[in-house]
Amino acid sequence: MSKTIWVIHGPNLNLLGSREPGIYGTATLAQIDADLAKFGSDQGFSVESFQSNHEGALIDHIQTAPAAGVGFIILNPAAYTHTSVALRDALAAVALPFIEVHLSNIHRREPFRRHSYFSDLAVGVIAGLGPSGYRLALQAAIESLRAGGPAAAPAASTNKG
Ligand code: CA2
Repeated sequence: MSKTIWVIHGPNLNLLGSREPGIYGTATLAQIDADLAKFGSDQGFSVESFQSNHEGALIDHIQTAPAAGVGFIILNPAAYTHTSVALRDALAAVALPFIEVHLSNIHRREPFRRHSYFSDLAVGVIAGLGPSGYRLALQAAIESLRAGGPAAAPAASTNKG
């Protein structure tokens, strides 16, 4: 059983805690990542976080996940949620299970945030619960790995929408 879980944050999430606290809360990304690392290590898992403002860097990172022995990914694609077929293709290519997390409830914001290029590939989606969403996703990932893991994410979507 893999004991390595990756947390991947998309663009601008490095600004957490410094701007727009009404939408994204007051916790910094470093605080969120430290909480996840501790929560994981208390349960015997290595939780490694990565953030980038660059689509290609996120894709390069995801492509290395299988060789790094990663068993599960927790992903907040940030604005790439709504734009990036390339990032979606990277997730599909590595065929690792992942949970999509959003701090805000993307369904009660602007209409352009309601569509995600990731949700139909994800094992699950959490939105609107702030940093707790990451923690809940991590708990679910740990339980899934302990149970033998879910079916890997499908290599290609049948969703025509
Ligand atoms: O709610 C989420 O987690 C989002 O993925 C955050 C993205 C947004 O584009 C998605 O629609 C929903 C934006 C992340 C920007 O983060 C900031 C944090 C602090 C200050 C400014 C931006």
